[in-house]
Amino acid sequence: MRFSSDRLAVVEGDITLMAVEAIVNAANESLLGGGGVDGAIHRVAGAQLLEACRKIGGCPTGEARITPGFNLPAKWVIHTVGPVWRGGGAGEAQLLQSCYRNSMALAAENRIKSLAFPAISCGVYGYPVDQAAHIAVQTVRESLAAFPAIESVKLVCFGKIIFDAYQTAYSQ
Ligand code: AR6
Repeated sequence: MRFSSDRLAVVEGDITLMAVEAIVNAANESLLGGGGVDGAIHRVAGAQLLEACRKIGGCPTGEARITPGFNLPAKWVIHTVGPVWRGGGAGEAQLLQSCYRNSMALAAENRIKSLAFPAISCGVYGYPVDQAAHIAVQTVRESLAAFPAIESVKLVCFGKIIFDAYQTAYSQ
């Protein structure tokens, strides 16, 4: 299933299979890999991705860095670090917005026209899915207005719970 406007689509699926110019990785500050979507991306991209990430030397929460996609269908990976959920009073919402905004800005700087995001912070980092989905949809909409050269963004949901939350956020 899929919900979409001209430039923004919510899709259910595996981000490592997406044939877009860049996929976004929900990484950690070390950029040295992990579980979840990060693990899946590194497995498909191959060992060169870890090497490229090692050279970058880390990324603070809320920021984004770019590497090639190596063996992935996507040419680029934009690595961003979402906030760990600590109850909502530790600037989590602003940091999650920064992840989406900085990833979109980095895509625009690199003339990337199509990209796909996973549900950043919605796994191991424990962000409440409904709130995160709302931030994802709103911030990507704002960034699409700010970066008219970006033609399409997919919000990729892994499983029905995430997809349902995004569907609700999308129709608000
Ligand atoms: N395609 C799309 N989404 C996926 C995939 C996939 N192949 N696999 C998992 N997801 P998480 P976080 C979804 O835990 O919460 C890592 O160890 C998953 O269902 O990957 O930001 C990093 O190294 C969930 O909805 O990322 C960090 O240490 C979403 O991706 C930490 O986890 C994000 O879940 C980051 O935690």
